[in-house]
Amino acid sequence: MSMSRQRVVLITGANGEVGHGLIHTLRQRPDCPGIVVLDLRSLDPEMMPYVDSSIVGDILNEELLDNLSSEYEIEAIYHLAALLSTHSEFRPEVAHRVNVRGTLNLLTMALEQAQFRGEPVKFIFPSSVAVFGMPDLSVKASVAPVKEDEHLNPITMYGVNKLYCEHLGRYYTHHYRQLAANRTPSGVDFRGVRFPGLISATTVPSGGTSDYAPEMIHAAAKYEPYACFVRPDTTMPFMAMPDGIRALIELARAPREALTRSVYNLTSFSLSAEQVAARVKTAFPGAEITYEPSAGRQNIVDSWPADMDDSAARADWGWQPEYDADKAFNEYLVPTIRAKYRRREA
Ligand code: AKB
Repeated sequence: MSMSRQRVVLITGANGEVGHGLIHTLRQRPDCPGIVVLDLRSLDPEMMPYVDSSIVGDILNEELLDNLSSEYEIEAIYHLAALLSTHSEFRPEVAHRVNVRGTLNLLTMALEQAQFRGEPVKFIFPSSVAVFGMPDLSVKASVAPVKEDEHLNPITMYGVNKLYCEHLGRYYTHHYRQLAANRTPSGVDFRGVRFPGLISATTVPSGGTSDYAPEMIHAAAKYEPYACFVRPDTTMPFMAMPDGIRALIELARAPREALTRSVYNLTSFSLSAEQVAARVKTAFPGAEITYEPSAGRQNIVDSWPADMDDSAARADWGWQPEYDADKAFNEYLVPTIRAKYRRREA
């Protein structure tokens, strides 16, 4: 019986917005190992040709993870599965289970894999602007872009979960089993990014609170009216999806010794809801956009900073967004979204 197992990267939550783009981009790389994906829902059929194996299952199912761990040699885990900020407020305890217990299960898997392989296992973790909590709107309006270690008082279960998991990742990488007599590095190589609101031209998010921006653009392209659930002045940082995907891959490839942090702020451009609406109306002149703020969701975005300082990522691993607001709208979002719905109409 051969003892060699297929060398793969594992992507959890692969059927979500980030997952699809990540699969496409990883697959194009000549050095790409096998890709195994895990999601509660079966992978969209058009993505199947790009993966080696697609497993429908839950990151809370430890037996399933054990089986995966015995079947494959996993060199990196992109742990994308999470309940987002709005969804998490409906069922905070469930969110805690998925977001925290699920992450712990995967860190445990990374640990076992690293010990088995005798080589580090990269654990790439998208955290979020939701880890921050601005005390009020006047502070939000007056502070400079927030640095990684400032204003860490999240007001959502999702933000609390992400912040805690960042610490778990740091612990597993640098401090696991402090008391063991001959403690050796665990082999878990955790690397996290804090994403702003991601905007994709190909998918519409669900369950997040930054969703109003992508929803507004997609609705306009479909000639549907859109009632925005935050006030026009509401401002937060955003990023075009291709930059988000590239960031994950570049962080994974960065030399370990260059990384001075376990988690990095990332951003690209900050816009208010009315600035997003203005850009949408320029591209789709018939767009009907109104404002019907929902108190709960408004409160969440009000607690997020208007901008993040991503200078550490720029300095340590050369992070640089390719899409500023103009390029994101003019060269990515508007043409791709327009073509997407035109194709559907044809
Ligand atoms: C959400 O709105 O929950 C996410 C995020 C900003 O992390 N898009």
